[in-house]
Amino acid sequence: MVADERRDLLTAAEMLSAADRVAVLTGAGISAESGVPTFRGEGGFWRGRSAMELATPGAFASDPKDVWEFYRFRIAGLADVRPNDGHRALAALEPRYEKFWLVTQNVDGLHRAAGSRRVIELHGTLAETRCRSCAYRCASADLPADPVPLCPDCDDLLRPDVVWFGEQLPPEALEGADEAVRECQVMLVVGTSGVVEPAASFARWARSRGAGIIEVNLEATPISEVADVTLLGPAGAMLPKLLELCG
Ligand code: BV8
Ligand code: ZN
Repeated sequence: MVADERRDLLTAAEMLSAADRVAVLTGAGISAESGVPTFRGEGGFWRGRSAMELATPGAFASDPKDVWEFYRFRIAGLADVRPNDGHRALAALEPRYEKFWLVTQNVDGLHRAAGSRRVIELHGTLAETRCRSCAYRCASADLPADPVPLCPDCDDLLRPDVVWFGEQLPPEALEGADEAVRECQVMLVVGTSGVVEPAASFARWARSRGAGIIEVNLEATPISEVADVTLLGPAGAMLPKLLELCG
């Protein structure tokens, strides 16, 4: 292990060991080693169209068949993915803190699969599908095979239970994230490019009230500017090392 990595890991471990209220914010990067394509890496494209363009109410209204093909492809892909050592390290960290929040932008369900309990799914989940109009919802695995599945209760279109660009975040998730930002002494930010709002601002808001910020990413991001320490490397390797040093 190179000297600066060792030094940075020790700094991060000291911050986490001294805290009793810790928030974690994760993005697609923590699931990359499980084989889930990230949003802005090469995996962020599907049949030449960007995920950003497909993950919108407008795309769904104008071409629900195409958007459903994109989501069915991703839902099917989740059947073969498993949590990696990064997810597991965060699950192992959780019980050490009286107050712990795992705020994720990911919709792949891998944090819960790894055993994390206090998970806040900011952008919803691919595991569930809901009606565009009424309260009907079902497990995505139980969807009828129709190219554009319809609600059995009101006949409107069913849609994945994720938050699209331009849509409000679920109020209870926002409240949980807001509490995490307000109360944490340390925020650990893992595998996010720091582009999508409001999650991209959480680290800056937490820091402005005095929280320490630790970032884990393959490369520098806008969040690096507010981080006390940035651990450059894959989450699946860095998080277990960090956990080990936290004693
Ligand atoms: C909202 C669910 C109020 C869907 C997702 C200005 C102009 C226009 C719009 C806006 C604006 N300001 C704010 C907005 C609105 C918009 C937004 O932020 N736009 C951005 C693009 C500018 N935000 C919203 O619409 C949000 N709603 O704000 O409501 C409102 C309403 C209307 C108008 C204004 C305000 C809702 C956003 C939710 C979108 N839904 N997902 C789906 O999945 O299909 S977001 C999507 O991006 C995923 O959830 C993903 O997780 C997320 C964020 O991306 P990242 O997680 O960061 O992933 P990314 O690929 O970008 O980066 C991966 C990172 O991992 C990289 O840094 C890489 O280096 C690193 N990495 C890779 N491998 C590893 C690794 N790190 C460690 N280890 C590795 N092995
Ligand atoms: Zn309905």
